[in-house]
Amino acid sequence: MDATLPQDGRIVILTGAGISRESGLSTFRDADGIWSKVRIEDVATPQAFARDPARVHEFYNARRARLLAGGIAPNPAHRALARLEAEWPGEVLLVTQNIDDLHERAGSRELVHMHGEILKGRCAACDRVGAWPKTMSLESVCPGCGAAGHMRVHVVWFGEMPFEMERIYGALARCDLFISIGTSGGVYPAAGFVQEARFSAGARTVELNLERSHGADLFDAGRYGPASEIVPAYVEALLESASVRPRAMTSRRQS
Ligand code: BV8
Repeated sequence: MDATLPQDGRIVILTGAGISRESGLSTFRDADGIWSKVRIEDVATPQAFARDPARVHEFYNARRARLLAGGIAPNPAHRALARLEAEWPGEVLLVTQNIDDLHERAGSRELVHMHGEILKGRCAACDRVGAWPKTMSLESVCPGCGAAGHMRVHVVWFGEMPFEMERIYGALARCDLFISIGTSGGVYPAAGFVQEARFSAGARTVELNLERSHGADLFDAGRYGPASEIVPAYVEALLESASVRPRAMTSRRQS
């Protein structure tokens, strides 16, 4: 384990669809991924929603129903990150590109859904955001303003600004360790976070993935295999390293 990480170092974690694969949810770019079945332009852009909202509702209704189906639950990788948040002496922020609720169900709390949440709905008429654990359609009525026909799933489509970018960039600029898990590194601005952590904070950067991602060369280190195996092992080693090292001796910031 990396001896330079201060015992109370600040950690930022980025997760992608790969961490939820072993929970039974599809990824996007793998051979049997979502984008092998539907085109981004038809279901995940504001233009697609304007053109054919029923098609977009159908796409997200199917993914929402899959998430709420029995048998879909957090796996050891999700649980290991919740444990890290609970036991690591320093700050831990978990930024996910995933719109599922498996991190919350595993117990993570310091969590940012930068691409939104499929179990939430937003009214385009009054901008109210609220829980929406059911199908959505053009007839759906906003619980806030009562208007029908303006509800949309509370996710970030291509061409839209991701959520909480200031909080994310703020944490990246002062982190000591950046860990990227289960993401191909093909979608921005998330794919640029490794450089942000590396160059604005001088952080150590590690990717944990089934295979080398598009940005693998940008990381100081990489561990490869199924998330449910490599993430718990990495978290165990990290916590172990914190427990053996007395607080006083480590803090780089003292220098
Ligand atoms: C924006 C929500 C302005 C909806 C999603 C710069 C250059 C080029 C293009 C752009 C650029 N800047 C912006 C763009 C445009 C665009 C973009 O990046 N296009 C791509 C296609 C090139 N970006 C945007 O439009 C973004 N908005 O830029 O606004 C702006 C600019 C600057 C600063 C602020 C704002 C908005 C993008 C968000 C779109 N919404 N999701 C929904 O889910 O339906 S993106 C969606 O796809 C996911 O959220 C995720 O972000 C992305 C998919 O990536 P992954 O999660 O990584 O999944 P993938 O399948 O690709 O990979 C899975 C990985 O897991 C693989 O590596 C695999 O090996 C691994 N794996 C598989 N199984 C396992 C595993 N690992 C471990 N264990 C396993 N078992």
